[in-house]
Amino acid sequence: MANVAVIGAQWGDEGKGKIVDWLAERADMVVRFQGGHNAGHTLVVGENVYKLSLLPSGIVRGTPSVIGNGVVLDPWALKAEIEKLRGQGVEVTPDTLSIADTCPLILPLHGELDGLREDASGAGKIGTTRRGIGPAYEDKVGRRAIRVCDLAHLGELEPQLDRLLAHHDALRAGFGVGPIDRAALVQQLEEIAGFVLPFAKPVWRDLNAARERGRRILFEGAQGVLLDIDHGTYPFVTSSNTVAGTASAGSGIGPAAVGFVLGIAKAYTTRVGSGPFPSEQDNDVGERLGTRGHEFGTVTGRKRRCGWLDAVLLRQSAAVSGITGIALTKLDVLDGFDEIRVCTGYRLHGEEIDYYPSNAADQAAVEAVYETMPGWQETTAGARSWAELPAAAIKYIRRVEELIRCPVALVSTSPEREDTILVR
Ligand code: 2SA
Ligand code: MG
Repeated sequence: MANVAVIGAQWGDEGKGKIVDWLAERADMVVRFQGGHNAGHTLVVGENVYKLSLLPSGIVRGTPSVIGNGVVLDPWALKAEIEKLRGQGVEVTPDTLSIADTCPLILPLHGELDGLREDASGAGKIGTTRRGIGPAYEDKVGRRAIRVCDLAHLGELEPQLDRLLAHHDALRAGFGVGPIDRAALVQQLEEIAGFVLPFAKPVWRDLNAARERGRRILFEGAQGVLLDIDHGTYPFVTSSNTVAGTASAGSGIGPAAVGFVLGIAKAYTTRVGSGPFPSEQDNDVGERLGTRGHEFGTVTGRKRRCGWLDAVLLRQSAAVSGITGIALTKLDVLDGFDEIRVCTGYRLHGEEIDYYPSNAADQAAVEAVYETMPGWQETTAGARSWAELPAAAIKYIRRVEELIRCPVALVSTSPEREDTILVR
């Protein structure tokens, strides 16, 4: 069996946690390769609900888990998440978790800057998770980051700290905030270093060795393709590449190691934070989708915006990310609608287009064109086989496949891992 990369095909929250959990059973290793503790992956295991932000989902069932170099790591959030899991009876040790020693660190100053910028942006707010993700990636690309491996050499970090603090002190002054307390920062790093370092190593070696031994690696994406820094709804995006190609660059293994790309998509669409959303239903339909689908942010508790499935965006996500098959989740949320609509194109300044334009003003201006399909009154919740689905639901899935030019490989009908239909 090929290695699988699981990525979100919409704006995140597609139900990746459950699908990764389902696949993790068949994998020897689970790897996170981008994002940070802005992710919110929910796993339901029997009576227990686990909410993960930074740790790979494999950790809950003891599958060796890796945080790759493409992730920005907040060491204090790591500690808190590990302690919370311990409280739920899941042990996390250097045998089950390894962290790339090249991960850039998210420092308290990053979260602070994220918040200052959001508060100062008024209507132009991105609606970030305020976890410092963007500022930390900026420092990585700006070659100012403190990385995990640096925690073992804090005494030799003066030149790097000079560059980092000169940059941030200037930014902070612009917001009327005082400079960073350097001694306090170094002390915080000294205190957390002992917790993080036992997990740190050049994980690319383990990954490549595992590959040579024919072990199956599962790459776990966070957020979704429409939040990709290049391909998403810029500037209303996250600060990393969320496409499947990042599985390779973000973990230190060649692109050929990423075999099957499973794109996760909800049977409808949601978005949290600001930015364009052509098929948004700011009405009873949206309310109903949100209530039935429990659409609230895992990390921040924010209410998610809801709308019909946008097949144009999904087709584009599948293309730019090389999605091999789709896992369609939360189909049961559509149960009971008389009619279901799917966005099949856009109208922009009076012209019909079949792709999402790049410019932010055009993205905001497009009007969705819909196709209406009959709904179904039966419940699909908990269905485990194709035969249990009503004919109208099957028709809906088949039509979606046609529109997005990509096969649906899995259908998920509840948060429970076993409530999953393998198609074909
Ligand atoms: P950031 O914090 O810089 O990454 O925010 C930039 C944009 O990316 C969006 N974003 C997300 N969208 C959906 N789910 C995410 N994870 C959590 C969840 C979010 C939560 O699973 O529920 O709890 O609110 C996630 N992370 C980032 C964000 O909304 C901005 O639009
Ligand atoms: Mg989520």
